[in-house]
Amino acid sequence: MAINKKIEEALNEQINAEMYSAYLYLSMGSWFEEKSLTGFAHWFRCQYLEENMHAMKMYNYVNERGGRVVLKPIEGPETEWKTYLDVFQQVAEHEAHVTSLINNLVALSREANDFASESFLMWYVDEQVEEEATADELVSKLKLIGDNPNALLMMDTELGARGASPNVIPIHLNEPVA
Ligand code: OFO
Repeated sequence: MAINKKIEEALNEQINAEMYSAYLYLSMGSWFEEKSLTGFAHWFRCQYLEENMHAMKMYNYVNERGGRVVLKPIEGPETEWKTYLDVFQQVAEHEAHVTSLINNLVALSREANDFASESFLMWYVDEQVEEEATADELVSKLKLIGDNPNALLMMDTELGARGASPNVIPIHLNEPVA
């Protein structure tokens, strides 16, 4: 059964929102890279790829349901932040916003009795729990760190060790990916 037009349009909007998330995180990564905090930068590169995957999973789903993916312009993300904590506070706020977008999509699918879309979207519901928890944890850690440079460098090492898909382009091109 072909996908309901209203759901198709809403999923297209969400593909755009996921691409925007990818763009925002790449921009944050670039900000950290300039400060030589390569562990933070690596973490954001991983995050960028994850958001791309969120968009592509939805892209596949729209196609599988006989819909049509229509790509829209991606808004330009912010490029400057005042503090490390500000960056992660924005990540946490952004993820809470994405959760509300996903919840709206689930509600729309229920309204349309589109059980396939509802089931598909449950993956995103679960994913958002993890995304919000991770962002909140990093905000708490940065609050504890305050302006202690040693602790900040330890966090940089920790984030740099994040396991990544082989698709992550390493910060230094001839270095192996973690
Ligand atoms: Fe960060 O979860 Fe998608 O947008």
